Amino acid sequence: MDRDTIIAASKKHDIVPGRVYKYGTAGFRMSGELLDGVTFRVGLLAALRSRKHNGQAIGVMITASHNPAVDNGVKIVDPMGDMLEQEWEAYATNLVNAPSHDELVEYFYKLAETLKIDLAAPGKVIAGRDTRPSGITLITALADSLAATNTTFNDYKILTTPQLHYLTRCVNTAGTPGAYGEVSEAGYYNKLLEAFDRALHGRKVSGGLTVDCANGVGGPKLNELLKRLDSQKTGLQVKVVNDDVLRPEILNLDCGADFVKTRQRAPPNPKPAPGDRWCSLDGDADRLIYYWVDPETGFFMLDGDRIATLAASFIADLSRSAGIDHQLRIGVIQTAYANGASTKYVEQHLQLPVVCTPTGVKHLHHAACSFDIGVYFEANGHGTVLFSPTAIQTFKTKAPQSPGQKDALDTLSALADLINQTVGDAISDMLMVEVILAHKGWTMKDWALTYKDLPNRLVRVEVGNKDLFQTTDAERKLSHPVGCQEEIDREVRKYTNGRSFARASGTENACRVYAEAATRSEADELAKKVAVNVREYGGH
Ligand code: G16
Repeated sequence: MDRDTIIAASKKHDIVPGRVYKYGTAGFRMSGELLDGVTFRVGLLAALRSRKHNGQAIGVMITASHNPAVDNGVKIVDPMGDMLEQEWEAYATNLVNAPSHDELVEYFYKLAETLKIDLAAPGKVIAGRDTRPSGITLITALADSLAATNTTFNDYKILTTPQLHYLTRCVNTAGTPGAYGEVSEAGYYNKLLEAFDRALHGRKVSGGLTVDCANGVGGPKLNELLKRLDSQKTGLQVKVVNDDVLRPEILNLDCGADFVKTRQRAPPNPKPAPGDRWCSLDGDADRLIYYWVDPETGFFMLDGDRIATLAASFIADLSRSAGIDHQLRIGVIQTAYANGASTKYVEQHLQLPVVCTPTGVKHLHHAACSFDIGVYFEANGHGTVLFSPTAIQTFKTKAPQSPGQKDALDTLSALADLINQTVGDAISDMLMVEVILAHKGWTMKDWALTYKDLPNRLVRVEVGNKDLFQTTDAERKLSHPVGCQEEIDREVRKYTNGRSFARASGTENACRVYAEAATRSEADELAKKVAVNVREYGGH
């Protein structure tokens, strides 16, 4: 590689001048039209990152997940399939904002020198994209930067985000004792289904399940999995809806996990029949929300908090049955969006520790690693359960003293294979939920009865400048604009069990306001008042 080659390639993929780009909650995310130069430059960083890791493969995912169809995004996946190390997010931001091609290359070489990266060494990048049409052009920009830096590039084309994370880990662990799985999409399905069967341990799922795929990449990928599923043996009968990826404009439109969670209602089309079990994935299949429409009480949602509490209680029970509960530390990681009732349930009923982190699975993932078993979920349905090497070793080596202990150890071992260890994965999480419900013999209603959510409301507020909003205390309080938090506190004090906070979104050009209170109307009212306040301080 040389400067001139990189400059020549960069000239074909300019950034839009005058804009400031930031590596946000999930990488760079904005209108797909603005991302050509950004993606080229992300390719340069991925080329550096791979060489920093002795040529291990780095993943690049092109997706805007839950955002509208016109948006797109690009983010980097580290060799073990987790999110890009935080320090490097700043390098990504600097690289993408370099004002000219010369300064870009200058910064690229400076980074290589500072980080002691041997540019002559081999580098490798793999990529995937969701079904957005703009992804095709963006992959070309990525390919050009990897060619200009002599980096081996493998384009896996259309994938869910969690599949790309899975493949990145598989590529880098292939042929080692820690091999994560077969390096192919088929390998992903086979791993999940084999573990699903093992985790069920002869039990059967009861009741059909309709899966709303947000008209995104989750549709075709779930269909691929279902082709391989033995629905007779496992009892899992899935009906896939909203899986039209041929009309890109309907992606996430009035359907999908984000719609269901923020509107707190089922997709209008097709309409769930009363009593049927439903769940929704988001646009890149990393979020999952369950729900049903009760013939008497109406819509009932089981969100990320519910999935976390279900998983934590099941795993804690299994650890007790296996006689390893004193050996392994189990913890639950949430964000400020977690319903107060769920936090109370975990701490008081399950007697497990809860850690609160800022929004973004990268923060939760990191915190989960400090436990032997870390259950992390955002209320929006994005999350997973991480098992430490010690935990996995314990499941395999502990000598069972009874058939019950053996069953518990085998189930824990199977769960560690079923649950995606790299990132939140809606398809893998869905199979996990089905396993747990089958083991417990629970209906959705039984699951819902574990605790009562505090009524809550999440609102999106358009402001003049979202960057004015700075937070502290794991995003539970605003430090800026000065005075705004005091106004929020004043409103909150007026409500029984009131809680509210505001923060700038890292994936959309807006602020988010969350409020909960003792009754539905109070939660709505509190959210509305705080939103007005945020709008005023945000210079609208
Ligand atoms: C991304 C992140 C999530 C985060 C969500 C919303 O999700 O991966 O961790 O909760 O954005 O973030 P914000 O409130 O900052 O906009 P996804 O599913 O869009 O990739």
